[in-house]
Amino acid sequence: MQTWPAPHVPELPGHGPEVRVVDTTSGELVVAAPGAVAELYVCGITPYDATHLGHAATYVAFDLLHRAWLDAGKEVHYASNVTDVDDPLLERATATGVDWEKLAEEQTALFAEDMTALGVLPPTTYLGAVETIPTIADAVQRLLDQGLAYRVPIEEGAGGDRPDLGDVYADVQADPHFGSVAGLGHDETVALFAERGGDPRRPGKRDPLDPALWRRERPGEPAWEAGELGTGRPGWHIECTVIAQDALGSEFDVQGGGRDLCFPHHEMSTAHARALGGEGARAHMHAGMVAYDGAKMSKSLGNLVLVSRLREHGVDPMAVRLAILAHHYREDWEWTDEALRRAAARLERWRSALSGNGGPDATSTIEAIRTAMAEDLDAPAALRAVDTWADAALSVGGDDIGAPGLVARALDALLGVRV
Ligand code: 5CA
Ligand code: ZN
Repeated sequence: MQTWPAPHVPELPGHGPEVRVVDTTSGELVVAAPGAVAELYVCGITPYDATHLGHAATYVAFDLLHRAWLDAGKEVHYASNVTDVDDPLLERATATGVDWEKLAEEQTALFAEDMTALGVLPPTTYLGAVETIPTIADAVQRLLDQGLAYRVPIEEGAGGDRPDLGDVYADVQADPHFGSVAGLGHDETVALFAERGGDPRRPGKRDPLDPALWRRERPGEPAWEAGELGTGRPGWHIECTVIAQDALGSEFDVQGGGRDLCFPHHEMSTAHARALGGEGARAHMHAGMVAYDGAKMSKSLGNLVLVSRLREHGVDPMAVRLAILAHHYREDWEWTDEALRRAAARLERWRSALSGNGGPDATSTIEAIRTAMAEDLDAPAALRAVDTWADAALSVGGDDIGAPGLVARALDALLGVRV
């Protein structure tokens, strides 16, 4: 899968502090990446209805982490995926009468354009589910061989010329640590599982929570050859486990996504990582949900504000980015025209403060931005520090010739805001 072009990240004097973030599992602040190399896996899009403001906010949140790590002097290995074959994508393609591959391709390209416009640094490894099928199939076969997965018989008409080979499910009961990510009770999780793409009532499963690893061929659905598994396609959670493991190794620093991925997706993908002999992510981070018109912005409700639509209407993508940054990434918040208007006004004010020949000394401002970002990516506090500098520049001015340039470079490097 092709990524988008990497924006230039300006160098700043010195380095920022060690980055600490809230780990969803413990609820505690932890050092996000203790080593010199920081490894991050962020769950990518399922390419339809991209890129809405909820998606954008989540990818901007992890972009802040990426930038804070770079500023701390770390090398960042960042992997992500595109779920370019899955039930919701196929359902949408069928419902709208378009070819599923074309839909995925177009939406993946649109997402890349939106990420470029928003100044999001691209992943270093970027893989689609389809191109990873052989590796995923190998992993599923290994889980079957080890008795950590089992086959479930399929309905008549399914399975092509090998209807005897069933779908493959993971056995969650075989994992003593299952539940370690979200820490939820069994009944609560069954309801969430049903709501978020799971099939708790599928007959023949050992536990309602067991997730699909391999779905056999069905009439009208795409399917790939996979040796003893039989023709079919991969389940969702194993896709991220395998892509993360291949790119970052069996243990890595952070897995992230929106909060709706905490359960079941991150719980399941971490359980699969353990079953395959690794650990998966050492910390999980989840961004809050962006709402619109009083409800979570979601493809299923259709209450979407698309980044591309805003761009078409001439909205400066940096104003969109600033509107996102005005909220702490863990907060749930609502997108409004007013939020965008306020962000555009703030950007305008910063631009005029930065266009002067000099300004107040910027050392403490840079330090305040760095401190805020290193403490669980507190973007709103960083914006306030910039506001303070801009207020001073516009009211009393200042004769530090280098200050506006330094503030502009810090905005770009740390917050991804180009003025
Ligand atoms: N392909 C899978 C992940 S492997 C997926 O969830 N794709 S997605 O397109 O549905 O979502 C992409 C990312 O956007 C996920 O991290 C998801 O949690 C996040 N997201 C979706 N809706 C919102 C929202 N309203 N607010 C914040 N983040 C959201
Ligand atoms: Zn994922």
